Amino acid sequence: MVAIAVPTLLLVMGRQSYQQVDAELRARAAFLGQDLLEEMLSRAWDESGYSDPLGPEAGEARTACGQGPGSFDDLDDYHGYSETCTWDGASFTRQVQVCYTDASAPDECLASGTTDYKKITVRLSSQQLGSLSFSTLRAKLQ
Ligand SMILES: [Ca+2]
Ligand SMILES: [Ca+2]
Repeated sequence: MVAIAVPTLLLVMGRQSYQQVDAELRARAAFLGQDLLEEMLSRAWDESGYSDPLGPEAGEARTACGQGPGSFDDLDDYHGYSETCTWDGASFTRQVQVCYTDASAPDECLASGTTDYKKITVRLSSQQLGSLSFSTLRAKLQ
């Protein structure tokens, strides 16, 4: 009876341990995605009104891996930004897309033109978790 109970107990403990690690990685991933989104939302809407194309201006760069915005001073500076960093022993990649969108279809990026709305997407991926995406919309204040 004991011989049967022990393997069952080990199996349950192994599953709980796996689920706990997975939950911790997901919590870390959610924090990293939200953290970068908040940093972006704290920047100015644009450096010159309605930048087109979007991206950093000459000489601007972000300090990678949780060290802050560096010289990125407006929201669309982050367009195309990518970094791979290790936090708490796990490697995560964060990739950013910023695009103009229309209020009537905020999930879709416009192929061309500018509007008062920018859609921000942070894609976070890790070998252990796969990928997660975080998106938000920011409107230009008049
Ligand atoms: Ca800028
Ligand atoms: Ca810019």
